[in-house]
Amino acid sequence: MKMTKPAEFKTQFAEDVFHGLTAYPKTLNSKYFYDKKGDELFQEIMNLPEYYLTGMEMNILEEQKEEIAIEFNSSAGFDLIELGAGDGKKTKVLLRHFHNKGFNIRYLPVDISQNVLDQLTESLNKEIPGLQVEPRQGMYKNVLQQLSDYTERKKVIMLLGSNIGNLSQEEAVLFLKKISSAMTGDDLLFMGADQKKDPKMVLDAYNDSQGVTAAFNKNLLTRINRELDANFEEDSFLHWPLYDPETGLASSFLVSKKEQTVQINSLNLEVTFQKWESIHTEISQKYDDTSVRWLATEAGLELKGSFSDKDNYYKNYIFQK
Ligand code: AVJ
Repeated sequence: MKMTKPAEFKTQFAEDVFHGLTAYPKTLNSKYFYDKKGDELFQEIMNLPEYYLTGMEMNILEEQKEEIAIEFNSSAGFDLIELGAGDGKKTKVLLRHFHNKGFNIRYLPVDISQNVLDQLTESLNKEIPGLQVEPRQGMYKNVLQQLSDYTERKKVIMLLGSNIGNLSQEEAVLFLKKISSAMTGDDLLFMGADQKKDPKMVLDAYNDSQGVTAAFNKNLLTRINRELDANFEEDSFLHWPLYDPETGLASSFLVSKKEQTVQINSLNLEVTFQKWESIHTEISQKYDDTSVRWLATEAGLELKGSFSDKDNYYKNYIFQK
């Protein structure tokens, strides 16, 4: 393996790919899935029959919006801050309900993508005219800091879609600690977390029959080809998801089907793969009440309650400081 480490990396992506592919075992961070093609593939995943998470969270919000509204509201209204707002499809259910009830709210969607925020703001202006929308572009952690200084009334911080699952338990604690430090008084955190369940059902969600998840995973190699001038062949890797029912950890890998060498020209790097060598590309942690309670305690938050479907496949938890 050629390993002349570039003196400095042009982007965080370049640096992370270099470190991930020169490590053993090899890893790549799932946050890099979401380029333009990756965003499209994730939209497709959310509509797959096997990917139950999105529909389930949607149902919880639809069916329990009254109860959720009671938890969220206060006499002075509240600011709804959504971390990773995306297309806002699920949040719109709540926003429409709050707006119809005449709640005094402001919606502050936060996303890394300005494009996503522009589309969301435009659609909200059309669909819920009169709703106050103040988008914020940036990384969660930077924006949270600003927002805690920005508003004086009750804040409800939302993290939907089981996005917390992409973090390791330690990372999740650090992340919730950051959120906690931005919270005061009656502020709330409303967080969706996919639950431990029939291992077959979890595994199928990351191994759909149409191969969309495989394409989503492999798209990371194509992104490296494009952005770092590399020559990965998607076809010479296998998409391989795993689920461990004890830890609740779902993981995805790309496995090299043959011995091969890949050039990553922008990194001045040659990466060799042994036959059946893997790249760990994603974790999707599944939680239960015990692990969520542990997480809350570690982060200095108090678990106030939860909303779930009848089978407890998915839960939306409410925390207070
Ligand atoms: C967006 C992180 C919740 O882990 O379930 C979907 C991403 N990866 N299929 C998840 C994903 C493969 C998803 N999250």
